[in-house]
Amino acid sequence: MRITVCLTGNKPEPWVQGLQQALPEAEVLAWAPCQPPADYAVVWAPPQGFVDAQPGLKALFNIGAGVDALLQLAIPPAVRIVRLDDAGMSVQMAEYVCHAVIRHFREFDAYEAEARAGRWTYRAPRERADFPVGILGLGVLGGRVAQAVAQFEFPVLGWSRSRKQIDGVRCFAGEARLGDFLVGTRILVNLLPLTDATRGILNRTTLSALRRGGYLINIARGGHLVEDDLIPLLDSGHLSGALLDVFEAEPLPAGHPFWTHPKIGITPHASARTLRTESIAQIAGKIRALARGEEVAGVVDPERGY
Ligand code: NDP
Ligand code: OXD
Repeated sequence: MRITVCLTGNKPEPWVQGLQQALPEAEVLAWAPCQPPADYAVVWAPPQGFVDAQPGLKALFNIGAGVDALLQLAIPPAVRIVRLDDAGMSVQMAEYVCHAVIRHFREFDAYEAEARAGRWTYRAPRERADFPVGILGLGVLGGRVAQAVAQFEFPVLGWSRSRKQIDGVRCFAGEARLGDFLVGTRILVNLLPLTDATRGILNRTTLSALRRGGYLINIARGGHLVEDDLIPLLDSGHLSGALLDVFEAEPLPAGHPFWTHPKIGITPHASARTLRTESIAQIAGKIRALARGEEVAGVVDPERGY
């Protein structure tokens, strides 16, 4: 069995080494043109030329949860596309969102500013019930985040394509219920995949539907947000702030107005990092399962786009 590794923007060597250790029966190679074709590929944003050079491929393993970049390529329908299925990401997303929600709700930024000015001042406690948290996407990551936020006794709402039942979470499903979900939400967390149906879903209309003083946390993809719509909503006071981890262009270009806006917080696509050890163990287990003719979790439906 031959495995090829093609990771645009990442060094392949530690992955090649880790996969080789996990699968000693296989030959694992960092991709180079003119190599013999492989049975399985481990990839991040590979070029079309890579896919075209792999006529015998059985499965492509994406070293991330989002497959939007991969689905831009022409991939033969017989090739399974397998996403990372959590592999240590959901706990990171839960940390990120709980931290952001609590920091916003408890006004820790304001306390920090007061402390820097040498002032010992209290702020009036706020009502948790006035800060309902709505999660767009209740999949592997959104489901875990919703449960984590609910532990802090915030009202939690969730929106997905198919209806879910999650303890402590008011679940809405389908486009027809998006409006009801938004009007009940004050802190909006986006954990949708980027597809034709979700591109631009964070826009003037949807963000205006949030409760006044709304707060946006976008940790899915930059293409979900219509960037030009955000700053007017912050400046008008309809939104009180935004924490953005993902952007239409990454790295966020120098001089982009988001860098300096006082109500926007920025992290560099770091809300949930791919953890190599966990990911290699998961991918190796799935390669063995596929080689035995078994089905595996995390297979992407290219029609659906996630
Ligand atoms: P999943 O595929 O497990 O979950 C996606 C969720 O979105 C599902 O609940 C799905 O509904 C819902 N959904 C999809 N399309 C629609 C739609 N049109 N209308 C309503 N709901 C919809 O994905 P993950 O939770 O694993 O990951 C989500 C995204 O997070 C990734 O695609 C990626 O873009 C992003 N991500 C970002 C990272 C970062 O560091 N910033 C790291 C990892 C991921 P249903 O359950 O009914 O199918
Ligand atoms: C992912 C990401 O999709 O890191 O896993 O963005």
